[in-house]
Amino acid sequence: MNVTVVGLGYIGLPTAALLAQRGHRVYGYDVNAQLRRQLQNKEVATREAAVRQAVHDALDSRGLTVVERIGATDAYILCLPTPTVEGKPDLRYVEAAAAAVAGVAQPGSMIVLESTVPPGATERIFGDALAAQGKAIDEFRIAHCPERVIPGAIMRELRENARVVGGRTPQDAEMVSRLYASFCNGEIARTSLCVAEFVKIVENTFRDVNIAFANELAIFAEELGVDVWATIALANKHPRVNILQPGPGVGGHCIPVDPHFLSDANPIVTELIQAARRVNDRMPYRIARRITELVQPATGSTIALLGAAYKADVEDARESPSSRIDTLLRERGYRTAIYDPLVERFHRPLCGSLRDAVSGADALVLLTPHTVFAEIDPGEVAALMRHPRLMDTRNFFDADQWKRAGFECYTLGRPAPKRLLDAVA
Ligand code: SAJ
Repeated sequence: MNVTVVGLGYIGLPTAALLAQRGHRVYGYDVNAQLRRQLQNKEVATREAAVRQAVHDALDSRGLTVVERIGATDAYILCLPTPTVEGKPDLRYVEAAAAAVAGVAQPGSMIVLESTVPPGATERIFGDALAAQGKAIDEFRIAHCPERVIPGAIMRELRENARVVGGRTPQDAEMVSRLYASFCNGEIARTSLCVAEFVKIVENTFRDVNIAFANELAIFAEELGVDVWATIALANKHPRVNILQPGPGVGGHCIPVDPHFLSDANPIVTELIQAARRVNDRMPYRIARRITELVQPATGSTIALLGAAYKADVEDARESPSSRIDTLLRERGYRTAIYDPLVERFHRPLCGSLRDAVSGADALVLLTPHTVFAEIDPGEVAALMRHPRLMDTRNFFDADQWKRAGFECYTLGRPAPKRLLDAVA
C-alpha cells in the first residue's frame, strides 16, 4: 500500500520506518523544512538506537522517501503534536495537516489521526477540512488510532502494543485495522471514533491520577514517620492493587497535558482529575521547600541536581520537573549545577561532568533515575562536595551506602533526618 505519514516526530518517524519495513511504500512529510532536509541526507537526530537503525534502513532501502509536498496515496497517517496552552488543547498543527491532506486525498483513501485530541475532534477536523475542499467525508475512510508507545522502547512497543482503532463507521474501522495489522502484532480492537479518542486520554489520565495518589502517600508517610516505598511495595503484593511510584513531579509532553483535555471539556465532573494535576504540579515546590530546609542559607550555597530529563534513560527534558525545581531554587537564591549525560537541550547550560556539578556543592539532589547514575561512587562524590548531603526523590540510591560514605541522607517519602524535623518544628 502507498502510505503518507504526516509529521515526522517521535511517533511519525518510527511509524513510517516500520511501515516501510513491512513492505509498504511510505512517503514522509513534515512542515519543518530543515528536518526534511536532514532526513533526506540520512541524518537522524533521535538518540533511541532502535529508531535510528529502523529509519536508516527504511531510507537506505527507499521504502521511505521524505517528500517536499503531500501527494495522493491510499492512506494518510497524521502524527502531529497537540499541546495545551493555558490548559486548553491547541489543535492547530492537526488542523493544518488535515487541510493539506484534504486538498490531495482521493475518494476511498484512508485518513487516520494518531495525535491525542478531545472526544469529537477527529470527525470535526477531518469533516471541516474535506468540506473546505468540496469533498464529502462519507467518501473517505476516517479513523483515530491513538499512539501508545513509551519513549525509550518505541520500536518494540510500535510492533507489540495492543491498538485501538476508532472508525467513523464500522467499515472504516475494519479497513484501517487491517492496515495496522500489517505492522503491529498486538491485538487491534475496533470501536467508534469518540471511544478511541476518550480511551487515549483516559489511559494517560489514569497514570496521572495514580502517580498523584503515590505522591500524596509519600507526603503522608513522611508525616507518619514511615517509609512510603516499602508501603507501596507491600500494598502492591495484593493481587488487585498496583500503585505507581512517587517522584519530584510528572513531566513529559503527555501525562501532564492530556488530563486537561478532559477537564477543559467538562470542568464540573472532573474534580478528581483536576486535584491529581494539582498534587503532581505541587511536587517540585515540595522538593524545593525540602531543599531550603536542608541547606541554609540559600545565598552562597550550591545545589547539584542529578538529572534533567523528565524520566529515566531518555534524553527528553520537555516539561521536566528538574527544570521547575532548578528555577525555584534559583529564585530562592541558590546556585544550581545540573548534570545529565543524556540531555543535550535544556533551558540553561548543563555541567559537562559529574565532577563539575558536585565540586563544592552543599547538597546533591537525585531527580532523574538514569541507569548510568547507579555507577556513581558516593565516596568520590563526598570528597568533592563542601557538605555531603543527599536528597533522593526517586528512592534510587542505597541510602545506607551513602551514609557510610559520610552523607546525610533524605529520601522523598521517608522520615526526614532528625535535624530537619527539629528545624521544621
Ligand atoms: N512517573 C512517576 N512515577 C511513576 C511513573 C512515572 O513519577 O511511577 C513520572 C515520570 O518520571 C515522568 C512522568 O511520570 O516524569 C511521565 O512518564 P511516563 O513513563 O508515565 O509516561 P510518558 O509520558 O513517557 O508516556 C506516556 C505513556 N502512557 C501510559 O503509560 C498510559 C505512553 O504509553 C504514551 O504513548 C505516552 O504517554 C503518550 O505519548 O501519550
